[in-house]
Amino acid sequence: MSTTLQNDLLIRAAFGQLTERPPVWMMRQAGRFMPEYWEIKNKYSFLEMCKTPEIAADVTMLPVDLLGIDGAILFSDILVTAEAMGGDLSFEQGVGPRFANPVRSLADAEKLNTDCLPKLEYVADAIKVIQQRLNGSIPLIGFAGAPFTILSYLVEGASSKDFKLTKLMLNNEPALAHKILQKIADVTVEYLNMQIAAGVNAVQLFDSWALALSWNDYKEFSHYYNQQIISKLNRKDIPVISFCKGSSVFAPIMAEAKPDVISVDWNADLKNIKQSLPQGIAVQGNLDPFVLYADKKVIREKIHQLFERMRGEEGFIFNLGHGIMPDIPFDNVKYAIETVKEFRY
Ligand code: 1CP
Repeated sequence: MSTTLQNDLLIRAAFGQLTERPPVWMMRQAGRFMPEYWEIKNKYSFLEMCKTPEIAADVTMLPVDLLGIDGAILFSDILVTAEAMGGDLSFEQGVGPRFANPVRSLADAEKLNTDCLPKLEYVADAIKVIQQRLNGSIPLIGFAGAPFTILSYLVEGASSKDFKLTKLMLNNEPALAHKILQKIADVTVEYLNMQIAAGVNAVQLFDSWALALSWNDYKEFSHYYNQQIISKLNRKDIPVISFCKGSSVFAPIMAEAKPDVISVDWNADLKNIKQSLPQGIAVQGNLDPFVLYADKKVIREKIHQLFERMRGEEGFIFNLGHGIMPDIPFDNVKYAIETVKEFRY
């Protein structure tokens, strides 16, 4: 796939090459900070948008057309796997995701259906429509949620600040947690391989809430499953990006799973992380997304600071340390992307 792309900066950087400038895309680039997103969102529910390939493609294309990024990311959500497994998922305005049937007991865990790939066929269909629209211009990134992050939503039943119930399960009923995590991991392997077969050019595993875990718990309840998933992907020329909030601490463990790229949160110095990793692992990151609320002069300065630090490093993809917040001004996002694209090593 990647050899036929007009702009393959992202793929080359992901495979550890020094590119003429850093490729740029942003997590949550197709979302609520865009007025054009709301024009679509006002007509459909979030899950309808995900499940209708033409609409998912329309939203995926918004940042491609309006921001000029170097990689598109499939419009979907990490929680669609949990829904396919039997989670009664809804997205409520201003509240976020909700599962009406949280998974908290062995009986709940046993009900989770791992034979659910056909229910996710709409994602493969969306990928095919998006690839027609992209027409070889830039790579399309597919993704899935990592088992621990998905587990946290299934157990809590919603977003959580402290992951109290999830941690209670890890501590008091580790065998139950492992049973659920293994089911999610099995589905995730099939799901990402389905995305690869449908034509994505890269995949990212989102372990957004791993930062809640201690070092040992991260190894046992998160890394163990992420490693399994990464090792079972039909990778060939498809780079695998491993993202976690907490990567500033967990990067050495993440590297053991052998992703092509580690996507780093904003706490660490990116060059230090890069140089501490085994040769050949690229990094993605790591501007603090809150910088995008600031004056343009500040946005420019902070982006340039990051570039000067990363100058000459092979395998660097510019991104944020986490997703764009819904109320960040669109103009600032656009300005940040233009600033990255002007840069030359
Ligand atoms: O542009 C893109 O990045 C592509 C689409 C995308 C992706 C990659 C969406 C659209 N969600 C995600 C992944 C996702 N979803 C993550 C991992 C990335 C991250 O950490 O930012 C997580 C944790 C979720 C869970 C989720 N879905 C939340 C977070 C709630 C919380 O716990 O803090 C929310 C609000 C959603 C709904 C959602 N997903 C995507 C959008 C645009 C929305 C908002 C829906 C709406 O308009 O109400």
